[in-house]
Amino acid sequence: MIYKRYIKGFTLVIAGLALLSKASADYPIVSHRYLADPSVLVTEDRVYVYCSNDDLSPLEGGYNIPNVVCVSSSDMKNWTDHGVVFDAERDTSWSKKTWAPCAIERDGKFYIYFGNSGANIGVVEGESPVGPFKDVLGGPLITHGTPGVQPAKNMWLFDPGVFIDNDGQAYIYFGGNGDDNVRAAKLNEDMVSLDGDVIKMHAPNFFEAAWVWRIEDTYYFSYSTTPRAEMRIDYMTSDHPTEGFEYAGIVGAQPPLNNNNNHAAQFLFKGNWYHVYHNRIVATEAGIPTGFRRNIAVEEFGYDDEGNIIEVEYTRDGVEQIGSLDPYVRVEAETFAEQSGIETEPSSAGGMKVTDTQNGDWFKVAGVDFGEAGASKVSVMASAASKGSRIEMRLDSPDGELIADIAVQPTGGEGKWKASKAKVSGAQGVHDLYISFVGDGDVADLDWWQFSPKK
Ligand code: FUB
Repeated sequence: MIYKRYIKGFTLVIAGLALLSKASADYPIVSHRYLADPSVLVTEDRVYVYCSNDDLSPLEGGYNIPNVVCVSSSDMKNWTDHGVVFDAERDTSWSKKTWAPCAIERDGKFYIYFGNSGANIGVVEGESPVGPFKDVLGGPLITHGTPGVQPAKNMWLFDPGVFIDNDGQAYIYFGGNGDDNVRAAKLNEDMVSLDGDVIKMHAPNFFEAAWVWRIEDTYYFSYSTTPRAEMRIDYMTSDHPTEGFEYAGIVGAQPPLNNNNNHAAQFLFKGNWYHVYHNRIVATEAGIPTGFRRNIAVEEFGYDDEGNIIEVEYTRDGVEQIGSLDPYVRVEAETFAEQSGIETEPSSAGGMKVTDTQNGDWFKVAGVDFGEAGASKVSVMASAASKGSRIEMRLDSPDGELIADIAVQPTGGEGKWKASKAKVSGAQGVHDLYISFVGDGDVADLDWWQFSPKK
């Protein structure tokens, strides 16, 4: 893929930086692809983050975002790459762009809302958080002609944020480029049609990225401010979902190493509040133009006793892992916290796989709990063209204690899978697991791995 060599460049620089400072994982949380404009869907035990896919954008000149990439986590440290879950060019007849998508669940169905650049807003419906998603309307949900949108001077008709209130009423918020260009609308229960006219709202220094949530009787509306207002994420509060909002303060400053926009979402997951956003650290470290190649990152934040947001502090590794990862169930290879040199792509076995692995490339799975008795064996489902490919598993650093050395069975090439096994020694307790590729050329593709416990 086009972005490969830039990511490789990035990981080399990061490897160097890691000598000077603590290794980073939360900033960015996904370093093997360029993703932006995050929004979230929280289920009981996972958070799904839906992103504009910047992988295909040119390095200069503008965004080309034809599809939505989703990543998810159950522990906020290890992220599973679900790849492209909705592609406007492939899955609709009328739209070519999917800027700043957001997703929501209702009655067992899942909906993605997206900006067709700044021209109009669409919605698609799916059976799972990762699709497939169908274009049930065959056209946009909201256009400049939708009653209530106008007058809207120079409005960017994009950046939907969808919220379902405690009484079951769903709302969509959207708009950009002007204090009076904030809009809201009620959604019908079908989630793909509007109930009544669009409602006008106002936000000081409003630029884009509307996002709404509720705590007790307070509605919070966060948004990105204009360049003149330093592209902060500010917020307003109200006791009503569409009226009476007043400016309440700053959620987070423009993050370090960002550029000409800021976009964030706030959410509660397993008892903690998080601020997921994008910056440009991957492109910055790779030494490429940063405008159109963004990456996602996350921080925790909190509220004071009056419910005011305590401004987000940006860190390189500030998020705690929630629990640990169980190595005794099958773990998809595309679940990791950090990486050096690898890529992901759709697997012929379903889901995604780790691919494009050269000698020395690795990925890290954070906080793996091998238990007191420890592990005795490990199996991997891999694909390698020829003999001599190995996968090494080490503890706590890329050159840490070797616990398994797996000779990958030659399978004859890409897309052909075989299980390979190896004995394990020294894997007890909780450790970061480093999985490295050793061999010539493209070493091996990896679909999943699983340890067996000592009996
Ligand atoms: O990704 C394209 C646009 O950039 C989004 O719609 C805006 O929020 C800004 O982040």
